[in-house]
Amino acid sequence: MIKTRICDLLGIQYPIFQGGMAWIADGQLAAAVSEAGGLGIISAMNADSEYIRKEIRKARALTQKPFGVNLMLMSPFADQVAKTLAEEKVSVVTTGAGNPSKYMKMWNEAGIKVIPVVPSVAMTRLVTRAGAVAVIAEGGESGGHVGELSTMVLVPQVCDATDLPVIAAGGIADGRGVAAAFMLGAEGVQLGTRFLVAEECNVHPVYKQKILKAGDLATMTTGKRLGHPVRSLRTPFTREMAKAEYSRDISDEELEQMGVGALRKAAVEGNEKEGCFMSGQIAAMVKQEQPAAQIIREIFDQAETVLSGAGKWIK
Ligand code: TUI
Repeated sequence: MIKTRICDLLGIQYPIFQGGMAWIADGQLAAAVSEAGGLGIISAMNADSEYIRKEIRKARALTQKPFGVNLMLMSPFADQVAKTLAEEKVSVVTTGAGNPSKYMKMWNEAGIKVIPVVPSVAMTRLVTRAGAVAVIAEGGESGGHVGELSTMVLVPQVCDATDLPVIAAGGIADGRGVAAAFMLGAEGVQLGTRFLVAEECNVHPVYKQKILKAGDLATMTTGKRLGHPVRSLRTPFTREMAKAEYSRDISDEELEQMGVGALRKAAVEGNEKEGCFMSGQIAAMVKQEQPAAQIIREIFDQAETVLSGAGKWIK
């Protein structure tokens, strides 16, 4: 049984987080992952306090176990939602797409454990000083908004830069990935794309099918010109975005506007033409829709076999 500081710190059975995927990770998915012994995470995405309160209530009705909320710091409602999370005293807050330090005193005073995503050594040092209990080192293999460094390069440097436990994210699909992350010094993992096809995930069935059919080269990044590249499945939408990105005739504002609402169109409507299907590079390694509990058990059984040094474990 793989146990790390993360398990004791958060009171969870397996050191695995489900990524807080915008428009995808709701109270039902988070509760299923937490019930199965991992840490489920609700995405606060670009929604207001009312939405997040509702999802927290939904999760609390489904599980007594701890779960988290991910605050995407570029959200126009970030200030409002940050206060709501303190009022609701959620067990864990993870943050992404920015520097969370202005909220950390308020969250720590509410007894919330804060675990920011760090894309660099500098951000690791900053949040360590500001009172984080752990950090998520998320490499550019992941889906959605991505940093510059790959998981292989980022995780060991983050581990060297802090004494806090490090959770590796980006490019992890199975037990081999978990074992590799531990070899780099991580004490936990966060998976997004693999949980997107969990049976308890309410994302549109077309989104799940597109992940299940994806090949190794299925994803690409767009939006580098805007300073926040996003990884998603190659679709008519990403082809349009990529073309626009290299066009002098399209302003940054127009380019930004093209992306607005595209993730909702994918996740809620399953719109194959206009949707932005954010996905990690591991999409091709996701084979079937499964209950969250089975995903977790399978991954950790395999990780234990790999870490025990057993030779011919593959397939
Ligand atoms: O946040 C994510 N992934 C996301 S957010 C998202 S919603 C979205 N929708 C449309 C356009 C853009 C985003 C979809 N996927 N992952 C965590 C993450 N955080 N990755 C990278 C970072 C990050 C980047 C910079 C964290 C901190 C940071 O700090 C910069 C600074 O100095 O403030």
